[in-house]
Amino acid sequence: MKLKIETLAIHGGQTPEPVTGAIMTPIFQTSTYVQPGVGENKGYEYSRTGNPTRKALEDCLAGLEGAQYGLAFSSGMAATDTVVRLLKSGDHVVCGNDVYGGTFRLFDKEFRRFGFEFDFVDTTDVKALEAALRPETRLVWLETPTNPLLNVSDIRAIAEMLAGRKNRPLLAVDNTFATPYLQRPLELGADVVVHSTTKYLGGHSDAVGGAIAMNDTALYERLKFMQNAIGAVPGPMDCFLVLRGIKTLHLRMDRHASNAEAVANYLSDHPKVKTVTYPFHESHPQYAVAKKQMRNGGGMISIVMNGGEEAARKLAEGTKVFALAESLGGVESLIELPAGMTHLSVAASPLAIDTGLVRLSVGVEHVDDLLLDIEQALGKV
Ligand code: P1T
Repeated sequence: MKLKIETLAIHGGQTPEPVTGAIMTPIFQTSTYVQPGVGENKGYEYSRTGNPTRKALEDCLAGLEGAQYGLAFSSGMAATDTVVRLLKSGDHVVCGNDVYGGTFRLFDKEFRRFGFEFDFVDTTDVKALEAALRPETRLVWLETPTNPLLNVSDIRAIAEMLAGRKNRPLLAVDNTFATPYLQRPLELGADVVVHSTTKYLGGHSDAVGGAIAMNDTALYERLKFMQNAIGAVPGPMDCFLVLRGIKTLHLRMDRHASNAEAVANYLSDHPKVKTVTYPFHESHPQYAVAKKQMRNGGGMISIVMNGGEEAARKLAEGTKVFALAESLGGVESLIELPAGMTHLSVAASPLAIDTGLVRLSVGVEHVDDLLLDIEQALGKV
């Protein structure tokens, strides 16, 4: 039976625990497993290699992405790091020019040191992406929608462009902002999906984690080998928290989106706000692609204030329900200034963010309270 994503979010990868019938996957808080004889085991030997709580999460994540395989990591960055390690010195990566600051930092400050080469391009422009490809390009890294500018790249069009190439590079999509409820990159032709499960998948701002989903068996085996060899694995408690968060993913994402749509509409009519970016707002430059590729517009909004950095700062420090904090995707609304907070690592680079940009992670509180909060904070600007 092919289950729908709402059902997979609740049941995927999970069966009642056989000894007691516990319906919730237990937190197998153990580092090792007693072996009946030398070299014999019940599927688990050491928790860096495998753990039943992690396995349930990995299978659940795979189900959500429509993937054969899932792997869980200790953070989104650990998942990204592991994918890039598929490459070797001298290989070339084409990456979006508007990605999470930590992704840029890892590529530019760490992997470059080891002889990897990167070009950062506007991946909303398939021709620009194609022009950046070289014979030694082994990986195309997309984020869509991007963090923090919410640019939307056409995954299917990019996959089709790559499909015709000799020595086709891998197409990896960071699906953190959309989640598999809104967008399933593997079905659109991507090879690998990466997540920071810290965000919407976990959904409650109580765990840091990452994930990779894929269909190709050889690719899975290579990444699973690296997961164990490198060791950036999540603990069972964090796996449990993400599994529990995922159960309400669909409910939360619908509310995040309806609240964000109302906030985006309110802000786009406000005289103190210069621009509002929201994927499902008609003014979005890739509105048509977003509508085609995503179920709804998600919970993230970026705005640029008319009064620049000072106005942005006053707004972010003036809200009462929206908390001033990094991260995103939790049930509570957050507000931040990427240039000075989450994307500090791209300052003074070609990826630098407008200092007047404010990023909102719209939570699932009552929409009236969110609108009133923004209204009162704008009043202080
Ligand atoms: O924080 P971590 O779980 O390691 O995930 C890194 C990461 C990867 N990809 C995207 C799109 C992300 O947004 C992040 C983390 N982002 C933030 C912490 C932030 O506030 O934007």
